[in-house]
Amino acid sequence: MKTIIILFACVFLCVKPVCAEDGSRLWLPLEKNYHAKVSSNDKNPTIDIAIRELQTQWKGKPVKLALAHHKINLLFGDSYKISKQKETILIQSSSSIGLLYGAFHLLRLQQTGKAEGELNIKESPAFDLRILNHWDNIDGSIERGYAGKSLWDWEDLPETVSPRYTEYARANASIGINATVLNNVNANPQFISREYLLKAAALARVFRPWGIRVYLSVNFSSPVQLGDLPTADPLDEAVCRWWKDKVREIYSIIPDFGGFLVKANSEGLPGPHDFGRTHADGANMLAEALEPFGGIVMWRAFVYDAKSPDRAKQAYEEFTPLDGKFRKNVIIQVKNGPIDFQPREPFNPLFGAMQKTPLMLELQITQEYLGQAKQLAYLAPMYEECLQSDTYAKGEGSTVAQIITGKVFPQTVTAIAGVANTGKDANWTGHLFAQANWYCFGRLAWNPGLSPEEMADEWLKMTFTGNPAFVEPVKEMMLNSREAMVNYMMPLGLAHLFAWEHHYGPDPGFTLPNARPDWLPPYYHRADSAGLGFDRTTNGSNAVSQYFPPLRDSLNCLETCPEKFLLWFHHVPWNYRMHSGRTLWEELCYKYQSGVDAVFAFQKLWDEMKPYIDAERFNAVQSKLKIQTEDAVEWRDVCLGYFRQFELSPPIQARLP
Ligand code: GCV
Repeated sequence: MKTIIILFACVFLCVKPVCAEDGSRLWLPLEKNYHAKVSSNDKNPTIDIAIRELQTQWKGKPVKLALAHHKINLLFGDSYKISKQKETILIQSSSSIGLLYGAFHLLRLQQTGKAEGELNIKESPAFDLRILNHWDNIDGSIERGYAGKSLWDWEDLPETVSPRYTEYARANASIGINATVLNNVNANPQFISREYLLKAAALARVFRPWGIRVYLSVNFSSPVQLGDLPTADPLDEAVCRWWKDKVREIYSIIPDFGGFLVKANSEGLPGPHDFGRTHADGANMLAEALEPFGGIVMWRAFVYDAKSPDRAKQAYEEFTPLDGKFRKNVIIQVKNGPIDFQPREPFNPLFGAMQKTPLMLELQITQEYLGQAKQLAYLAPMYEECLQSDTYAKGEGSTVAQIITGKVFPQTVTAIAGVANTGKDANWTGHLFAQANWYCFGRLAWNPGLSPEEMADEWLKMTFTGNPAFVEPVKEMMLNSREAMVNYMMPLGLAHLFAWEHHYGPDPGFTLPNARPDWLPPYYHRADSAGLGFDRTTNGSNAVSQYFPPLRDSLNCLETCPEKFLLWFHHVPWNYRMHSGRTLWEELCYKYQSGVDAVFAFQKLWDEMKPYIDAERFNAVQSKLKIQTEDAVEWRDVCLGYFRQFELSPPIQARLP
């Protein structure tokens, strides 16, 4: 009997690796109390946090935190050094937050099995500002949010401060995120009323020791809507005074307030154009008010209107004439692609084109156009694709990453923003694997040179287990997931084939009487009996000319345009021979089918992962992968079914797995 019990216990221990988890822990270490020896030559709330994190979770030699009061070996700001002395590990920084980042680095090494051996680490962030943008509204809803209601309980603030705010700050600090815009860019003016500033101040108080500063999105017509002025004209003296007073009030309530994010003259929002002024007039007026307090303006370049014959060209046309006309504390926030966070877009041609104005990159972490919280898409390969794109702005090697880190043209401030995917769901992001997108955004904001593979490896080990039987195949699945999605949704440079408004399922033929054409899929794919794709060559809309040579020339030519962007830049005959030897139509069928095949393979692979992780998280992912396979099949069938009407030859029979 005793033998049977022991045997049973062994089998149980082997197949039941960890206790059940709901995903709320994220990638952070499990709460443990190791009583590690940690000392510091200074004390303050941030250092106290660093000490506590290490004391409770670090399993190795004693750690010494050393705050350098004079800059040792050019260690500035958030930078830190980790080295192994005889009997201690030394973390040095010239700032308290640098020490906290160093502590999280050490813990990450432990969680990923890399804490042994030599430690000779020196780290500095690539961007000054590593910022999340929350599209959260006053009523608790989140625009394009798929993980429950907003984290911010506006009604209960400032009196009631949820413990989740600290957990949020801790998660962000662990990956180096140092700023947050609390509210939607479609901004309610109430957010800068005194009542709401006091609520924001309560959040800022929680975030401060974790090194996170608060920013707010502002509505350009606030002086009218909140201040009862007759105009919001940025050149009107009373308007300028109103903003200066408002900014003074903000800093009296939130002394380390970061600044404003502004969406103006975009999708119906007010802006300087309403008064015959430019984006520069609008941004500079706000920047002047913020300047004495060290605040900045992040002015968005996401602009388009129904009259434009090619939406992809408009931001460039509106902003490049203003290059050099912005005040020093303005930075232009540019989405990765020229349209709107599609599964694949070429990089936005504004990068490299504005050489006298700081630019920052806006990435979307929330999966508005990428299966929302139902589908698995690891976005690091997409972020990397944009960051490593060569703009050729100053010859070869002028990548987007080089531009926005100020290495090609000088920038007074450098920044990168991610539209957050967090909400009140227990696992924070709706889909467990969407946590990896939050994680990799933070890691890339620290170091844009990190590879998707490295980050997936870290995240899997920290989130689930270090067992290679799990990590290796699941990492492979993550790395292939975004390409699979592009294939089953909109391959070969297609874009915006979504059903009206919700941006989830396919409806490539959708039209609506009197609707704006640039909100309808046929505007983007231009399918007809001659072929498929948007002609943006020099014979078409000429969007190619917004890129520098030699890229411009290679995009312009059908033979040299990378096939992943073919239908973005060309209207291609159905019988055109692709590099594979297949016709365009055959290639389209092939791509849609390979996307579907890949997702079926993900589902099969995940089923085999059951022994390695807890049932709760295994089941959660398994049920979402089931939805994803059904959706992928739908995408393939709807899109090919629609496009086949334009194609004369019979389509290849789609193979059902
Ligand atoms: C916050 C897209 C989204 C909108 C979003 C907008 C933007 O159009 O669908 O929900 O608005 O981008 O980035 O401003």
